Amino acid sequence: GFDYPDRLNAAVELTDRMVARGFGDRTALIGNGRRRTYKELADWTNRLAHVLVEDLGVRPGNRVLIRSANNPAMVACWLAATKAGAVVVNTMPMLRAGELRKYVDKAEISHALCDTRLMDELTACAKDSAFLKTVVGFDGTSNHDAELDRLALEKPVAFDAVDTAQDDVALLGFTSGSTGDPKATMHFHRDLLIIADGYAREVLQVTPGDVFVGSPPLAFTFGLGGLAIFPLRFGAAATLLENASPPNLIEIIQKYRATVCFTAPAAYRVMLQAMEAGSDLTSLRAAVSAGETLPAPIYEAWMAETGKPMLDGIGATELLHIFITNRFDDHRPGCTGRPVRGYEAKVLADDGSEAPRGTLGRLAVRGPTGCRYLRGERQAGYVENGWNITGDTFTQDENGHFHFAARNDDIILSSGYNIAGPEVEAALLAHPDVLECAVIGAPDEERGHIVEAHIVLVEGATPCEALAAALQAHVKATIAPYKYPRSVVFAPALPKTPSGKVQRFRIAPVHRG
Ligand code: 3SK
Repeated sequence: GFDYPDRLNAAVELTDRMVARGFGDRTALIGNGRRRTYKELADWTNRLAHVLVEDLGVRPGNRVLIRSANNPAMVACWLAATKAGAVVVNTMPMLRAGELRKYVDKAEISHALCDTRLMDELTACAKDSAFLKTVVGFDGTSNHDAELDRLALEKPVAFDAVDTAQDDVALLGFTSGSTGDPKATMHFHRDLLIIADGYAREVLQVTPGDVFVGSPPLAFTFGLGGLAIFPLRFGAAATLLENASPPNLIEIIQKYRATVCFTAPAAYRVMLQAMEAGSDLTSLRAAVSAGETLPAPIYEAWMAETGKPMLDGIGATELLHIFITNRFDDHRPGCTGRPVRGYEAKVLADDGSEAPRGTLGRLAVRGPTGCRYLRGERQAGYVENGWNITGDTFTQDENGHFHFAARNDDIILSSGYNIAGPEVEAALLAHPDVLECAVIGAPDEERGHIVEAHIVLVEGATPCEALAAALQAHVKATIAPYKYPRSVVFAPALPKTPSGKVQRFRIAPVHRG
């Protein structure tokens, strides 16, 4: 198991404690054109924590929203609020006032810290709010000339962090929700360390020499782990760059000699396209792929092009981070791997018993960071007998490895066949003209549903009937022919959540037969 003292403040562990352990002079954060050491980060977050408590009246258990793009100041605000005993809600910069309002009302958020460049929507959201009374701006460009920064400059660099218990709630992770109705899941101080001491230590084998890069927002727990908690837990460096979008990642890896990259499969595909003859990825030792399942063609192309281990994993906001993953000595296409230390997983048949190896069923997971909904509304639907039912269909092979088939909602029943949409997507992605695609079921009188592929083409490819036919033939030649998309739709883009997950449920079927 994981053993932590009863009194535990995760932010102290990631900053002051790292200084006490001798990491004070090492680089903790890279961003806004400068590097900050662990000592500088500890001091910065302590000053900010003074402001939160003394000037803004933040009390233990208050919910504090942070609104920012990924940058060092966002990390500092998150750590400072955690030191002050607050429960943090990190949010993405693109959220509008109406969406922010849902978060504020559901989590009863009393305080918000906001990059001054993003203030308008938050001000609109706070207007007449029954909960949100205090909104303060910080300078995300680190010039330190916003209100929060000015107040912090007056404060001492030592702060007695709130003496939280290891099972006090530290973070609320909002699921993006397929219904547009976000739900908050609660995570304890100890959970923030468990994901590092389990996944990052055991699987990624992080050392102080590591440099992390990636594109997922810190508001998505995938990003918070990969771009803040994991590096800081082990004395490594985190790059927090607002321009870390997928096409720029190759350059960023080269510039900072990054060793670990966190992003989603579609981003790796974009990176492969951006790669040039002289591209140098020699510093990289792990390419972590999660957020969506990793299609085999992307894994294969990456391995062929770079030779750098690509580790597919599955996580969930409900469980905080990755719970099943491939490993450096055990990774292959089309396989999600084995449970991370501390987690157990099984595949359930329709009657709730464990499905025989090799048969499709619902994935059930349990472990130390298991799901706790803030309002309990979905708790009974997500957790059955202590097992988290993630909403994914999987098989488990004879060797105990798990293989993703589809989100439960993405299984298409056509003429009596169960067709996993992602399998068809993987086949399509192996075609050089396909950049992105999403496969859905379209209603059909004869077959119940047919497979319909919505496809974004690579630059230079022309949508036409001949290409549609070629893509259909390509799928038939790659997987069982009955799975081929009978309907092919060329689209300029696919609908996605702010964290980059394709929202298949938002795609309206074109075929209605
Ligand atoms: O796979 C995901 O969607 C995920 C969600 C939260 C945290 C981590 C991951 C990988």
